[in-house]
Amino acid sequence: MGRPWLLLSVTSAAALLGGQLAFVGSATAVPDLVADRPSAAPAYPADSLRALGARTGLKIGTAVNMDQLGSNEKYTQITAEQFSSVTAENVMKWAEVEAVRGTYTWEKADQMVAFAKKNKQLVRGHTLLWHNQLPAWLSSDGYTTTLSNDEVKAVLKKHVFAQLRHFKGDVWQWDVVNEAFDDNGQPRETIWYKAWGGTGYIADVFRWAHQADPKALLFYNDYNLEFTGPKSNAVYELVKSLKAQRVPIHGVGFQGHLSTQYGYPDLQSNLERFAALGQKVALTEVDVRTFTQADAVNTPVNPLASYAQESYWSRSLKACLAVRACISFTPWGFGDSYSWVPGWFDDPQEGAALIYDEQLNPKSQYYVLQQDLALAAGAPRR
Ligand code: 9MR
Repeated sequence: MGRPWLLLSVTSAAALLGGQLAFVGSATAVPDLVADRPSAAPAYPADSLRALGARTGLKIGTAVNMDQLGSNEKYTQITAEQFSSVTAENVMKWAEVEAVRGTYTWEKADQMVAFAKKNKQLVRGHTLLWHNQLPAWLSSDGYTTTLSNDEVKAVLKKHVFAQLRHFKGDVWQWDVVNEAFDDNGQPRETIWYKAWGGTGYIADVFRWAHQADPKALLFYNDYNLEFTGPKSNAVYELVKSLKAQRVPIHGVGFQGHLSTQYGYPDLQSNLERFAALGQKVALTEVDVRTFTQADAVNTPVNPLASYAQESYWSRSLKACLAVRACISFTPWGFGDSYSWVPGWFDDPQEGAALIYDEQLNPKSQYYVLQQDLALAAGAPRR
């Protein structure tokens, strides 16, 4: 791997730090409040993403594929060494935990939580309410159900209490409501919307979640909030209205599924305006896909694509670093072999969206993140 990006990154990091360089000297006087700062004998390398993130108190997360964790040695080691937060990519979703009505299967989720404890990682709970990955007995598509409106309300309440209580004390941030709006900023007319006759279900679910686990940070989570537009405006109004009703919402998750075919979003100003509402913010599912070959789904069509991808990764991380309320930065997995992207975006084919290649070797995208964290001395501590 050549290193022209090193120079680029140093230049842009200096530009980002700009006037804040004056604080660098006084940073040593700040007390160390970061729980996972490496101790005398850290279990992870000093140049790992988690160790470098700890310098500013930023948690670096990953989505975890439970088919790999524990059985794939290299995958398991990287998960433990590089990340200070973990999100279950699938195993905490409703279809997984209650496939049979009234019978809960927590085993895989519990294994992930145990792994996190062992490795001193925080857990993002994902996700309590979504219109996808619902159990078949409830809904096959999130928009239709054979249950009555009253039954829908009752099963949702039961689900929220069962899940929050099961993981009480173990989950740092919960994605309480996921993807409730479409890209036009209209509420999705899901089974929840229909049962409540509007978006009133959102307030109820946050209230129940808070009752069940008062210490968890409760998030609304969605994609395309990175761009100012109808969707991010609608979610902004939602958060404002929930705050006005004193609903316990603590944060907004920006999923961050980016593609080099679109312009880079005005992410930082969106993070800032939600933070100004008193919310924590987080990047929760970052990946940066690009056009790839049909028969080699993680090989870019254009060999220059990785430069654009590095830039998107770097700018996303720096946007989060620059905003004190941005408490975690989570790529949606780390190895290209396990990414959802090639299977979902296949016409035209996209892929190569993560920071490790198919053999789980770090890509240039990984090194860009590593450097940005190492150079972020002027970023506010959180
Ligand atoms: O990565 C997840 C993939 O394995 C599942 O098949 C898919 C089902 O819809 O969900 C993926 O994760 C999604 C996340 O839960 C919510 N935001 C969008 C993510 C990518 O689809």
